[in-house]
Amino acid sequence: MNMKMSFRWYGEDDPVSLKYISQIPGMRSVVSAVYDVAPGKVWSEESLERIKMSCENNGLIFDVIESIPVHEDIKLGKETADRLIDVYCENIRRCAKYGVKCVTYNFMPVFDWTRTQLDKEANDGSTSLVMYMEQLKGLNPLTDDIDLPGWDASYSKEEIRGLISAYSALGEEGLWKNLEKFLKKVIPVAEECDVRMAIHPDDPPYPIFSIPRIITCEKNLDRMLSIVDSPANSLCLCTGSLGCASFNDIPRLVEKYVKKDRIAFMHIRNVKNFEDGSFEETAHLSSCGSLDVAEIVKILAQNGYDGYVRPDHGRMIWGESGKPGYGLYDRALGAAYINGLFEAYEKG
Ligand code: CS2
Ligand code: MN
Repeated sequence: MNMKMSFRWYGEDDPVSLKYISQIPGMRSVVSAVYDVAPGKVWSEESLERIKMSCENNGLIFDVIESIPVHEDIKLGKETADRLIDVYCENIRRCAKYGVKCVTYNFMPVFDWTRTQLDKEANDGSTSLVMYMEQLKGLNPLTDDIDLPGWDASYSKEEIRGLISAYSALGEEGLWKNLEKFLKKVIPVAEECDVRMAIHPDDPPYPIFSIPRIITCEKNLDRMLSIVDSPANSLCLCTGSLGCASFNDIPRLVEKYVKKDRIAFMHIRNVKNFEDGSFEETAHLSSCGSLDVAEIVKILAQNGYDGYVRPDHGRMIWGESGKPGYGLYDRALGAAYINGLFEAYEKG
């Protein structure tokens, strides 16, 4: 197969072992990161060497990073941004030295993904991450004491309020300006190192609580890619993140960007969308959610996609407990399903 199947691993503390990951048929690459260093600090070469060796000892290749986090000061365009971008570039160089070919990151202010519940039980007893508008509506992070799952617990409530105000004041155009500055410094370094930078879309792809979000829709993906027109400036096309909004037609987006060679990494998962914008994460199979996963893979296969793929979030099934979205069983089922689709379509 052309595409490179991969699996996210959270390091030595991950309840899912590399040995188990290596037992999934067709598994090639490990997606990981140095998770115990704060954003804005350099990663030690020893840490990278250790991850590389652990993967190799299990017959796997460590060649994808998810993520090198972008420090808030870079996104906010503070005076420290220049120095922090230099640190970012140094991390890219170090990763490349240990064999990394693809670096995932996002440009979401303050929070990574937002959900209202991490263990919503379905009729079959499995659990998954969900976002119910009903639960989100009426919350105001500036006045209420909100603790949403997935939000960075290392900030105090005061700090979060400060960050939210700063981002509201910055606005979308301010955030674009800071992304542009970041890309213009980072992409040439990635090119030199033969690394493809893969930006993860905002999840969900619309503003939450007046915090601007820009990596959201076709027009904005075009704008982002045109800032530096290079394959090193590419997408991590996450079907579930973009696909929980009805304005994004995922098969069409995949077709457009795979033909331009601007997808470095595919996150494949399914979501079930509701009229009011709520959504539930489901099993990967097309019939389980709102996305036509078979059609998405068909387009990738028919266009000779040879980048990285990973089954994104899975449900918790078969009594497994662990990191929400990142258990072994359902992601392994997802990988097997996606492998099957690729094999079928690549053979025509
Ligand atoms: C991931 C993201 O678990 C997830 O939702 O897809 O957290 C992703 O790792 C980051 O946004 C990439 O920077
Ligand atoms: Mn994703």
